[in-house]
Amino acid sequence: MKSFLHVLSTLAGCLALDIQVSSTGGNATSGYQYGIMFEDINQSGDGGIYAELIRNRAFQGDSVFPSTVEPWTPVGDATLSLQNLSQPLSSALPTSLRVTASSGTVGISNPGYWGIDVKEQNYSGSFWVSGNYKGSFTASLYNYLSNETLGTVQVLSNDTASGWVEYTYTLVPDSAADNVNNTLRITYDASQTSGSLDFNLISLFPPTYNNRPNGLRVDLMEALGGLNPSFLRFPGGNNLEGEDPPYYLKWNETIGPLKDRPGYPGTWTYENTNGLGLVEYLHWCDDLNMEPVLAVWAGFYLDGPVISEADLQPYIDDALNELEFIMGDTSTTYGALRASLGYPDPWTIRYVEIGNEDNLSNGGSSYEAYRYQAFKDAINEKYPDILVMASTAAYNFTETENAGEDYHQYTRPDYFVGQFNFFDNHTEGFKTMIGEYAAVQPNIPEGGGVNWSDPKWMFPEWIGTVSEAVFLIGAERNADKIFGAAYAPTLQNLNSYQWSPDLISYTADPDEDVLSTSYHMIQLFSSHRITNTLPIDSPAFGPAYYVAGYSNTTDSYLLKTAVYNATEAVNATVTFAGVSEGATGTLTVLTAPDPESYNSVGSDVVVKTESSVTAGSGGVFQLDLPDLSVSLLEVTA
Ligand SMILES: *[C@@H]1O[C@H](CO)[C@@H](O)[C@H](O)[C@H]1NC(C)=O
Ligand SMILES: *[C@@H]1O[C@H](CO)[C@@H](O)[C@H](O)[C@H]1NC(C)=O
Ligand SMILES: *[C@@H]1O[C@H](CO)[C@@H](O)[C@H](O)[C@H]1NC(C)=O
Ligand SMILES: *[C@@H]1O[C@H](CO)[C@@H](O)[C@H](O)[C@H]1NC(C)=O
Ligand SMILES: *[C@@H]1O[C@H](CO)[C@@H](O)[C@H](O)[C@H]1NC(C)=O
Ligand SMILES: *[C@@H]1O[C@H](CO)[C@@H](O)[C@H](O)[C@H]1NC(C)=O
Ligand SMILES: *[C@@H]1O[C@H](CO)[C@@H](O)[C@H](O)[C@H]1NC(C)=O
Ligand SMILES: *[C@@H]1O[C@H](CO)[C@@H](O)[C@H](O)[C@H]1NC(C)=O
Ligand SMILES: *[C@@H]1O[C@H](CO)[C@@H](O)[C@H](O)[C@H]1NC(C)=O
Ligand SMILES: *[C@@H]1O[C@H](CO)[C@@H](O)[C@H](O)[C@H]1NC(C)=O
Ligand SMILES: *[C@@H]1O[C@H](CO)[C@@H](O)[C@H](O)[C@H]1NC(C)=O
Ligand SMILES: CC(=O)N[C@H]1CO[C@H](CO)[C@@H](O)[C@@H]1O
Repeated sequence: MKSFLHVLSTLAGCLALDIQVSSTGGNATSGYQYGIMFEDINQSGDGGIYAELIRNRAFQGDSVFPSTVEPWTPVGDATLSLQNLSQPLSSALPTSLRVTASSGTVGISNPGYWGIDVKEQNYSGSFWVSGNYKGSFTASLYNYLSNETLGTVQVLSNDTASGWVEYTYTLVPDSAADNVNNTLRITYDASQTSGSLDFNLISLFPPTYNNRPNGLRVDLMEALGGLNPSFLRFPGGNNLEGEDPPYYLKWNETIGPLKDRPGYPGTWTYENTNGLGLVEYLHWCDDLNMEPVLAVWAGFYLDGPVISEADLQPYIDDALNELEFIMGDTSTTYGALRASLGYPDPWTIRYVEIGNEDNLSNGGSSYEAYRYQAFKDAINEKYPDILVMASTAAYNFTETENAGEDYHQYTRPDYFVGQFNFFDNHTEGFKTMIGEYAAVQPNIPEGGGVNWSDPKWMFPEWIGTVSEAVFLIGAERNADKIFGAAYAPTLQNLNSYQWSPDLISYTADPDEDVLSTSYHMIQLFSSHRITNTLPIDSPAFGPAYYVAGYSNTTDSYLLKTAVYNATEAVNATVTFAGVSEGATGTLTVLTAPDPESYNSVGSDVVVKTESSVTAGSGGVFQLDLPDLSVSLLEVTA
């Protein structure tokens, strides 16, 4: 084979590469995981994966984001105003919407999260009303470009009731709308009222993934499922932390009936409904067969305030209560609370992260001095098997038993490629999760990492995707130590976002989903998991970077390769010890027209070619790998 290689390398127009994979001597990877990092950023929870169609359904607000009527508008001759009634719907939802009118057909209209997708399917609606009304409410979906009513349903009022009454209905449009410029309207006959009605918690759901009540958006769940993810890190991210006291994401205010969830001023410029709460996250894990990686609040606000060591215990107790809510049997206080909400069966948590990026805003010194260890000790005392992760790779562990770290990297393509061997010397004895990574800015002549004052890419670009592949291959070579990686952020509503690039972008119209170039790369790697790495004889990395291994789920050998900045195509000759002439495999190669190519609404630039390959003399596979390509060779063992 060496002489064959010699012949190859004398050919003009290609770079020769010889990859000889051993059949023994690698490391178990525990099924190196590709996962999802999630927090409500870019309307990715509300207005994103959370399927609620009505924006500002319950007039939630606080001193950071005061309650507003927006985007509600009146229908007919009516005025809208916010009220804090002496008898609110609930203490969590103190503010409601008053519709004032004494005659005519009047009501309220909501345009959704920049549109509402209307199809001939069941929509589950509900709303609460306080005030006297004898008659029927009409709920309808209305297209404001064509002025057509697409579907309508009558909901009989209960004029014998006093106080707040909940109405529910199912609306099935007669026809689909060909655009998302639709509103939900709820109207009534004002002459049958005493001059006003108060509304709150006005909700509308399309069919959800697995038909879960209060569930998740089908197209986005299918897109995420297509990534074959193994873990979900939630609920943040910066969104967990809050900017300043007293606001941080409190798990106990994200459970139970929607009327008992007050909402939260998220750190990404909008009020969160917390409709997507702890149980919804756990159902999300169940539905996509993912391991939950639960982040708990660690006594640190993003603007800098830190809970002192003397005052930390209640927050540690709160994290333990949260774990009891999730894992405790029904004889425990919080396990019983869970059961009372309709979930008698506990879930299992094996990974807990203490906070998020606690090195920010000088949080590092208190994290190092007492915060991380206090949470870890308390959690491991009760749950000895939970891996307790530090939220920053800057943390200096004093003990490594059951300890892990969360490494984040946002950078430029060249920098990522330079990080290929970053994890090779990582021998601290604890596990690392790459909880967030992405190439976010183009290369610059002087090199170096991200500059947060420079613009970021709108969508992942192909050269960035290839560089991420190089970085992931470097991590997977060390998969005995690195247990997984998640691109971040995951989701972006193209009508309102704070951060780009993102893995998946979308609007209210499911036909406009954008699966980025990086999505395709992750999908290829994630759907072919190495369970044991295999040594390669004298590897020579650059411009091709690769990792080889064996999969015990498919009983096959795998070779993942990324080619970054080769002057010409790479012709690789590959052997797997024990695989002989005539063996067959499949080579999948991803390329794109240009380094700057990216996917956007209606356009997918990634070219995927799949070909059968057969081992020639000496069991040699020949692979032609173009510059800026990502590929996977799978050979049946
Ligand atoms: C690489 O090798 C393949 C198979 O031997 C051959 O068909 C192809 O022309 C070579 N590519 C280059 C760029 O030389
Ligand atoms: C497959 O490999 C993984 C990781 O090395 C190991 O945890 C698992 O038990 C193996 N499964 C089988 C069926 O051998
Ligand atoms: C309702 O109460 C909140 C909290 O006290 C206050 O900020 C808000 O202005 C009040 N809204 C109205 C319409 O009175
Ligand atoms: C229709 O809805 C889309 C998406 O929200 C929006 O961009 C567009 O401006 C709307 N068109 C009109 C005429 O309002
Ligand atoms: C829809 O109604 C609006 C407001 O009355 C009007 O300006 C518009 O021309 C109507 N559009 C169509 C297609 O009828
Ligand atoms: C109307 O409300 C009253 C009091 O809340 C309740 O007893 C009655 O069953 C309701 N009637 C209907 C038709 O829902
Ligand atoms: C949730 O827990 C926090 C921390 O223990 C507490 O401050 C808050 O009052 C609780 N919220 C509710 C609605 O009980
Ligand atoms: C860990 O130690 C290094 C070197 O002493 C220090 O720079 C870093 O700030 C420490 N990490 C934290 C989180 O304090
Ligand atoms: C890892 O350690 C080896 C041997 O000490 C050294 O040659 C190499 O440069 C180190 N790599 C990194 C990325 O630090
Ligand atoms: C297996 O792990 C050891 C120790 O981390 C490392 O030196 C070696 O390179 C790994 N082998 C493979 C094939 O990944
Ligand atoms: C790789 O090529 C790109 C142009 O496509 C260039 O910007 C970058 O600096 C090159 N990087 C290296 C390490 O050669
Ligand atoms: C609803 C909301 O908060 N939208 C924000 C999303 O992000 C953009 C860009 O940062 C802001 O301009 C919007 O206000």
